[in-house]
Amino acid sequence: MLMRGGTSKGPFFLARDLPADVEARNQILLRIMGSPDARQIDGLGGAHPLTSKVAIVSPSERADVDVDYLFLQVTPETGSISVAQNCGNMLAAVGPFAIERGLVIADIGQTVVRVHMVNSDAYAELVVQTPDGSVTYEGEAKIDGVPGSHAPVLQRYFGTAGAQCGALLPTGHAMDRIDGIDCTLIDNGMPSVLIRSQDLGLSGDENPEVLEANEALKTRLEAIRLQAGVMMNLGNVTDKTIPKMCLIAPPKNGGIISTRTFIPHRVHQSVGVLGAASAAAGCMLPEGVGAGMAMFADINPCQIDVEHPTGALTVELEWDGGTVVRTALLRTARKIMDGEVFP
Ligand code: NQM
Repeated sequence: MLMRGGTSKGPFFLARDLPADVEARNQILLRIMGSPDARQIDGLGGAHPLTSKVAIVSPSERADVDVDYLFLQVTPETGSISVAQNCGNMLAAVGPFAIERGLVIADIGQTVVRVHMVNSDAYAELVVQTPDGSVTYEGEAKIDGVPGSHAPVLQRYFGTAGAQCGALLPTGHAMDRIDGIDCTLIDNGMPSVLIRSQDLGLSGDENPEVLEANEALKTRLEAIRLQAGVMMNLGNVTDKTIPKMCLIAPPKNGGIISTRTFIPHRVHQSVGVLGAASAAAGCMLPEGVGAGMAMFADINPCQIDVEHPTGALTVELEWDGGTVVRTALLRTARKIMDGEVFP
């Protein structure tokens, strides 16, 4: 089933329909996506990391969980397939997909789908609209970066803080210095490196194409990213798509912070879901790089608008004992096509 989840898109599979052997599975997925090839001309991939994503869903053997969700990031041009990162955007479509495929029986009204996020061993709940006992994609919810309005999918995440790096602040500091640049290294579901745009000579409102064309900037960011990866307990991240590099600047449109995110080599047209959750958490730290720049109310839980190139994403964070215990946000999803794909 081809689905849009949030601002991402890709094919969704039942695990039982794919080979169990990882190498055989990956070869089939590369054929399906059309990689390696920057244009992905011979497959379903959309020639950008945001549309070169795969979700694999299966019934969960865990108590109190409905389905396991494994996310795969396919890099279009190299054909590398990584399980190192999560995707909260694709996650939005996991709930509808699980119901459509009969893995979860829908209630009348709304259905809560409980998901084990295999990549990071975290847990999320999705509230899917099922007015007559089946999924509806129609509704009034709007998310920036997606035209039109759709049925809302409410996401609640638990245990995302430190899910991949061991702690919300993997180095134990709210601020580190790499290559002379202040950085906040944070993991609230998406290992991220927050850097002030101004420290790199940028205004922070450059559009993604301008940033992607700046080779000197990309080289500098990659050098910082490789060092940050080791400091964040991620090892050698040369071939990994984490950590993300999030450039922050004062908000322009009433949010708490403005962002431009390298994911990590292309620039996001909006912002990743867990990427925004990590940026939001990092900007709330009084000792972090966002101090004096991010605007937020000192309440708990708090709602935070993270600005990005095509609008803003609202994140709700609940804190306890210096870490984030619950993250909530709104997405939409849509079934685009259901059928047979030819590897
Ligand atoms: O941060 C892009 C996306 C993502 C990831 C990326 C995501 C998240 O927007 O949870 O959704 O950062 O590679 O799909």
